[in-house]
Formats: sequence, C-alpha cells, structure tokens
Amino acid sequence: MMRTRAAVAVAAGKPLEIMEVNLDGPRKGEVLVEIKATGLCHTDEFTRSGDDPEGIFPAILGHEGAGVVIEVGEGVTTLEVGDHVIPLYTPECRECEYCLNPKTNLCQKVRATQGQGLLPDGSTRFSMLDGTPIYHYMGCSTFANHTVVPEIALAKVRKDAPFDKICYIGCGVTTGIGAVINTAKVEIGSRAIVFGLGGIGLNVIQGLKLAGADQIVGVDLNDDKVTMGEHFGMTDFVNPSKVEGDLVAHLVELTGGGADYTFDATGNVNVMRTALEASHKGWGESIIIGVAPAGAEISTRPFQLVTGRSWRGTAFGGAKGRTDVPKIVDWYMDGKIEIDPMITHKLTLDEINHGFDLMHQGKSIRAVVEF
Ligand code: NAD
Ligand code: AHE
Ligand code: ZN
Ligand code: ZN
Repeated sequence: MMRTRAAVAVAAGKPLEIMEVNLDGPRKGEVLVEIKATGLCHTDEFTRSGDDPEGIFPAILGHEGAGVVIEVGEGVTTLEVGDHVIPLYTPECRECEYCLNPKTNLCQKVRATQGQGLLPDGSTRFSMLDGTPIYHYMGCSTFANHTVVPEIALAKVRKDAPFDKICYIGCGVTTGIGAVINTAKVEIGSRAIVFGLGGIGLNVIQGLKLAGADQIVGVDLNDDKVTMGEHFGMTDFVNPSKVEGDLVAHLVELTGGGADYTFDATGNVNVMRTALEASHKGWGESIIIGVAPAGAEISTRPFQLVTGRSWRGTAFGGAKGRTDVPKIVDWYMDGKIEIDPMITHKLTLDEINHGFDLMHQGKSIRAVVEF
C-alpha cells in the first residue's frame, strides 16, 4: 500500500476535498499509473453535482488523464513500467461480443463493476487514511496523483507526446472528433450544426473541418465562444437567445432545408429536440453526445422520424480506445489536429475546484490539472 494525493468527491454537490489517500497496489490484470495531467470534463461536474444516477460517494472523479506506468500486476502482458498511457473509460478487451463487433466501441467486459465504482474483482484500491473505502470513477479516477486501472483500460501512447495536452484525448478530443468520423461518418461537402461550443463541441467542429464539411453552424448561448469556434472551422454562429421566432425554422433556413448532421454537445434535452428537428427531412442524422441528468427524457413528434430523420448517440466518439487513441496522439503530434488553444487554463490539484467555477462561468474550454 502507498499514499497519494487526490481530490475526493466526498458527497454530491460538495466541493472536492484535496487529501492524502491510501492506494493498494495493482492486483491481477491491473496497472498502477502515475497521473501526470488530467482535464476537467463536464461529465465530472455532472457526477460531482449529484445529477448522475450512477453517482456514488466518496469517489475520486476524473476520466481525462495521461501518465506513466509505475507497476504492473500479475498477468499483465501488454504494458511495462515506464510506458506512457491514457486511461480509458471505454476499455477495449478485444474479446467480448461488443469488442468483436465493428458496429460498437462499448466493451462490456468490466462495465458492471465500473458503474459501481469498483475494479473488476469487486473491490476498491482507494481508501481514506481512516480506512473508509473510496470509490473509483469511470474506471479511471484521474483526479489522483496515482491510480490503479485494468490493463484493458489503458492505451499505450508514444513517449514524446506532452501529458498536459494528450490527457484531453482521454475524453474530449476523441469524443468530439470521433462523433464525426466514427459515428456520423460525415461526408465531404456536408452541412452540419453543432449545439454547445465547449470542450466537446469545439472538437466536433474540428472533426467536421477534417471531414470536409462545407457548412459548420455553431450554436451557443455564450457569444464568447465565437472566436474559438471560428478558429476551428465554424462558418456560421447562432445565439438562440438572440433569434426572433422559432429556432428550428431559423436553423433550417440557414442550412438550406436542414443540416445533414447535427450534434448535441450540451446535455440539455430541449436542445437535443431542436437538434433533431433542425436536421434535414429525408436524411438528416442527429447525434446525441451530451449527457442528461437523472430523470431527463427526450421527446419529439414521431413524424420527425417517419419523415426520415434519425436520432443516434455516441460514447467516447465510437472509438475503440486501445486501437484508436494512440493514432489520435499521432494526429496531434503530426499537426493534423490542434489541442493547445482549447487548453485555456492550467491548475494545480489544490486549485481544482476553481476549474469547475471556470466551467460554470463559461470562461474555460478545458482546464487541465498538472501534477
Ligand atoms: P462544456 O461545459 O465545456 O460546454 C457546454 C457548452 O454548451 C457551453 O459552451 C455552454 O455555453 C453551451 N450550452 C449550454 N446550454 C446551452 C443551450 N441551451 N444552448 C446552446 N448552448 C448551450 O461541456 P463539455 O465538456 O463540452 O461537455 C458537453 C456535454 O457532453 C456534457 O453533457 C458532457 O457530459 C457530455 N460528454 C459526453 C461524452 C460522451 O461520450 N457521450 C463525452 C464527453 C462529454
Ligand atoms: N452515468 C450516466 C451516464 C454517463 C454517460 O453517458 N457517460 C458516457 C461518457 S461521458 C464522458 O464524458 C458513456 O461512456 N456512456 C456509456 C456508458 O456505458 O456509460 C448515467 O446516466 O447513468
Ligand atoms: Zn468526459
Ligand atoms: Zn470488450
């Protein structure tokens, strides 16, 4: 057993508490990772706030990290001490029926225990100094200087890539770009609308530009997002609070009959409806990325689907993590995609709650904690 420093979510709605915690060493099929950097995703805030039906406390949140392998447990064959890794909340065991099906990335090998805040053997490696167990989160718990992760939930990446940038590939970058490339499979010349220009939506825009979309409409209530949106390829901006009349009608007109593809990156179910209805009659596809609070439900007139629109969703951008994440790191290192401008704030672990304040104030795209 060792001690490490972590930001602990002690109870729903409470600020994270920075403290020393106990961490047991890696058991069979597990790996001890020293986390070097972690991003703050809105999903961490969703769980901290109490909106997550799977939320369980006390827990160490964080799922957008990068670090170095410190120790491997029994039977680990694909990683060794010193390897650079990105933890995966969507693992890739390469043998379950989901991994063997090219239509999905949702490996289910450890999903049941992961959702209960436990490692696959049904126990937790973290505890308070008084012995109280602390739950894991999304199988990653990157808001800790050290964490234990299943081998199948680690992507091995090149050693020359900077941790404080590639941590973002652990969720936001892959989710946004993957939603375009893997899930929607956007064609050259498409028209698209992206709702929510935060850490995910800007990566959707970046993905759309890569895919060769002709029109990329960004929609956000915050005008401050325009500069960054345009930097990544947004061609038109709409602030719904400044639209007179019906927002759907406005967007349909702006896109010449509706968009080929729309993406929700807000987590707001009313926005999800607008996104579906602003997609083109006959063929429009609307992709839900945003995560909605417990109890929230989507609705629309079935006629919207009868007349050819499709409603779809994506987790981790449809990426099979151990295979795809190292490639996305290469894209970054080769200058094919940009990450640096989106990392608007760097914090220490002690400042992590300020990172959530910045998120709420709409001042950050990504705040990254560096250990
Ligand atoms: P963020 O806080 O950085 O960005 C959200 C953006 O949405 C902000 O710019 C905000 O101004 C805008 N917004 C909020 N309400 C709006 C409205 N009614 N109309 C238009 N714009 C609005 O959050 P993020 O980190 O980009 O995450 C976005 C969503 O994606 C969250 O729900 C998060 O939980 C989810 N998410 C899902 C996945 C997945 O795999 N499906 C992965 C990562 C994040
Ligand atoms: N626990 C929530 C669901 C949260 C959710 O949908 N998470 C996404 C990743 S968000 C990353 O920022 C995901 O991967 N979903 C697939 C899965 O298996 O969890 C709830 O509503 O219960
Ligand atoms: Zn995330
Ligand atoms: Zn699997």
